[in-house]
Amino acid sequence: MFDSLSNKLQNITARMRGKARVTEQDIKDMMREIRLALLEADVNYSVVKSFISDMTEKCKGQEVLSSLTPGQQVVKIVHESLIEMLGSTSGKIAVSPSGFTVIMLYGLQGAGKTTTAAKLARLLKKSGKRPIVASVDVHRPAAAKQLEILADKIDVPSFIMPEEKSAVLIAQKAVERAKYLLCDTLIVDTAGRTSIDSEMMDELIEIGKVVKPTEKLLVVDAMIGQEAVSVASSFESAIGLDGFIMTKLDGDARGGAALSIRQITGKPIKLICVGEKVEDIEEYFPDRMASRILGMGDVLSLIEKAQDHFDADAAKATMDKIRKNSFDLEDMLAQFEQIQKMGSIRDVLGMIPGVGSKVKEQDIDESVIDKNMAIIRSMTKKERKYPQVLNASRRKRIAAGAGTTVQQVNQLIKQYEQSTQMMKKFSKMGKGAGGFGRNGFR
Ligand SMILES: Nc1nc2c(ncn2[C@@H]2O[C@H](COP(=O)(O)OP(=O)(O)O)[C@@H](O)[C@H]2O)c(=O)[nH]1
Ligand SMILES: [Mg+2]
Repeated sequence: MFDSLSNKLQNITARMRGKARVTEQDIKDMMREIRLALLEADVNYSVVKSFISDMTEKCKGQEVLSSLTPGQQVVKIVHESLIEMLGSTSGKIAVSPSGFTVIMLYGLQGAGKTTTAAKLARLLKKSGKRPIVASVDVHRPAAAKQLEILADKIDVPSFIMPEEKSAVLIAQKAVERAKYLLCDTLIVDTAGRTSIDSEMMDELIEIGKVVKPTEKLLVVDAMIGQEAVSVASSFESAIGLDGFIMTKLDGDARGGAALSIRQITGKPIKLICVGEKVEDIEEYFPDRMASRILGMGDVLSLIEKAQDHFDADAAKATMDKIRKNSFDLEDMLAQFEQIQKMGSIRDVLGMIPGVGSKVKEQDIDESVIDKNMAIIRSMTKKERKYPQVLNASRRKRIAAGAGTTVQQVNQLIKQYEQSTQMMKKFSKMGKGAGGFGRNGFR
């Protein structure tokens, strides 16, 4: 996400950071480069213009040039200005004081409304809410089905009426069903068109009158570039939005639209979607995003990601095994699975400050984990539990089964042996310390 812009800004700021002396000309040059980088990333022209003039003003104003670390100061200003541009506060999803929250999702066809409805429902469910999703898309019956399937997958109730032609009526029934099921949040997935038209807006307004949305959110596809800004403005003026959900920020979209929308409409981005899977949704924090873009890492998001996928029971089971020296290849396989759940290794590393920009594509071989998992999966139960039985002929069979070489199998087993030796050392240390505590001097 924002890779190219991010690379450019990181280069620019890295150069600046290293400078012991910064002249007005340096600042001028830097601003010109930043301006170009933003325009190339598809950030709206007027947004770029005010951003640059703001920053230039700040760089001059704070006696940056005469400070001891002018380069650092300038980078700090860039960072702060970027946060400001992205919207200083994060937009939480509002909860209705009545106890019944209605979130209505708007957007063009293909923007990602239906997918987002499911993603959002999953997020709310995880935070202890009781969501229900409803489709009022009467133009494409398949769309309602799509929502139903997604909802089933995440075990959230859904409400659809594929045969009904009146979206307003479906909306009305959806509210009734939601209340009947004692749900506290209704997410309404609406129909989109390929472009804005007044008939669509009228229908959306009529539905709104019935469901009385607490949150009116526009789902915007980051891949459509500058058009996103005009789509956002049209919806904003016709309906009056509470905020945005940006989707497809995982693609090679230049992402500039996401950076412009907040400035142009004054409404916050509340959530971002970074993939097709139901878990590919994140709360949006401008400061984190700015840090990510400038390569300052994003430790908080990383920690949340880890927590999200961290299975405390599984971790405890592993610790117990380590303690008892019974960590086998089956456990190693489970560990690999945990790592994979965190997502792409490259993405995870990218969130670590100072590492993001240094990791090159060729340095990471994501397929190693896949290969190792395939190797263990080609083993019998007995082999996984008692790796010492793995003689040459078994290794040959496993290599063939996993579609790899005997060397690779040997390497994995060696890696396993090394880790168990490490674990033995650790568990001995643990026992020692425990013994000391119990039989110590107190
Ligand atoms: N890569 C990626 N694809 C997405 C994302 N959100 C939605 N999609 C895909 O975009 C397509 C359209 O999504 P859909 O939810 O049906 O859009 P709708 O017409 O607005 O309801 C589907 O193929 C989705 O899988 C995202 O964040 N990243
Ligand atoms: Mg849809």
